[in-house]
Amino acid sequence: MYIIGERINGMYSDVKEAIQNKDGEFIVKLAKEQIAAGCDALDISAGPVKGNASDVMKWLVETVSSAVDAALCIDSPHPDVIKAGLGEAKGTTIINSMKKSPEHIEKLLPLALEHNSSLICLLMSDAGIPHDINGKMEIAVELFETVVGSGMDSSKIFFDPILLPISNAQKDVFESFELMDQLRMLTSPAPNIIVGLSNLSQKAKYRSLLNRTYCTMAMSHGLNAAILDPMDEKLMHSVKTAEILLNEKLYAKSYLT
Ligand code: THG
Repeated sequence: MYIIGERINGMYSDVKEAIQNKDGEFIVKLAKEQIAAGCDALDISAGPVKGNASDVMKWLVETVSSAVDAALCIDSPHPDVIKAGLGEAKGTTIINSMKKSPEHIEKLLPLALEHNSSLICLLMSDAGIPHDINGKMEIAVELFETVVGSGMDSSKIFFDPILLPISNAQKDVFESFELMDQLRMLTSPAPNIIVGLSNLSQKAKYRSLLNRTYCTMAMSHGLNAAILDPMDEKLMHSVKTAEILLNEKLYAKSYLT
């Protein structure tokens, strides 16, 4: 599993406050804690900001890059904000995200190639999120052809089926497993599949339980990456255990004992 730490996101009230106060120390602390907890990359999102989101993104990326050298997942629905973030990043980057929209494709594809970034492709278009699996599969095929046709290696593409909160989309959550089954038949080797895991449990009481149960179930349908809270120890232990049960990692004696 490729794990992207979700905590540096203005959606979190503590991060929102740190952004307002330009509290770089708080952001760096979150970066270091997530890396210590075992994530492979850090998601960086300004969240819903008043004012200039590009400036906030630049500050966040600059702050994190000056303190740690983890891969950064530059997260914004606005291509211009992503561009601003990529400009400040020093190492490995992931663009989060591109949907099937002429503006997104025109702006983000050249950026991904220029920065040698990986690219998260949302299975939605300008028209919104398709309501059925077929609609999402069509978008996956079209985006895959466009991205690979531009010269990018398919291993750098991550399909994101768009995980919705179970509180109002129980059926979509269930269907995401079937969608993943179909996605992994699309190419050989199977494509990367990612979700924003905490979306699932918004407005639910037992968030960690929902997140880790879904995560291990989805892993058995081809999920191999997630944006999640790596400080959730039970979740991280579940992920490691599922990796062994799925024969993706050799178990060390230390695991059994
Ligand atoms: N796909 C991709 N990128 C994404 C998402 C996705 N990026 C953002 C998001 N979804 C994943 N990250 C989060 C981060 C936080 C929460 C959910 C998803 C979250 N936050 C608390 C809440 O809203 O309840 C904040 C609580 C607080 O203020 O402390 O749930 O799907 N490609």
